[in-house]
Amino acid sequence: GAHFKCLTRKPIPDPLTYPVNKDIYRTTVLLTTWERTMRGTIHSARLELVEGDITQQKDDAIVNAANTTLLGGGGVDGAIHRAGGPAILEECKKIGGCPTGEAVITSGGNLPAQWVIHTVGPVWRDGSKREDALLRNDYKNCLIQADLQQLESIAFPSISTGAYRFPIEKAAHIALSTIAGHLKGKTTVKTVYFVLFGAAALEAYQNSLQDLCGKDTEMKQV
Ligand code: AR6
Repeated sequence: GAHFKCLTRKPIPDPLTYPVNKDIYRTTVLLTTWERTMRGTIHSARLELVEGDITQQKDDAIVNAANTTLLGGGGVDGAIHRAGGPAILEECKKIGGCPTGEAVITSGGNLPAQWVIHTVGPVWRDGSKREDALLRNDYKNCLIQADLQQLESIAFPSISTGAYRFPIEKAAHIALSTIAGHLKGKTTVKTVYFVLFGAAALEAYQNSLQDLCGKDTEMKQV
């Protein structure tokens, strides 16, 4: 099987530790000092894992981990509505809600992304309440929404692994295998990003992707 490569960019030195000239020290705080990513291909599509804030993604669509009311909340849902402005909430109110495992689409409001696909992840109980199947449906239904709009790029957060407490290793495997399966079929989607919030989440998805690549000969490193 093919393997994904982890690309690590060297951290930029702390700006306060080196002089611009002998008297003046730079005091600008550089926020992005570290960038890690892992990428690969499945047939002609690309799959990329990055660490960051999904509201900054300039893709055709970003995915929101919403709740059944679609009326907003904390976590990534709160961040998307804050950054996207009230137009998204207005559209959500008109749609009127979304069952767990399904997905709906609205405009992206003020976001750099054109569309927001809202999906509702399962709350993790003990694994016996169809949590796995429901999470698989989330990813599948988001990609179906993207295909219906003929979108080429989509960015996912790690659905259900925050407030809904789905174990992240298990969630990562379900997410990546479901997406890989979809990209092998007929789809308009050419690039899928996973935007992971924090190093621990990125690492869980990287491990899962490496695992999957070892077993799936149709996935290749780029
Ligand atoms: N960009 C990318 N990922 C993020 C961001 C961000 N800006 N902010 C948080 N995450 P959660 P859930 C990560 O709780 O578990 C809401 O209140 C976060 O670290 O947002 O599906 C809804 O309204 C975690 O890894 O979603 C629902 O009521 C992941 O996104 C409920 O929470 C998902 O965490 C949904 O819970």
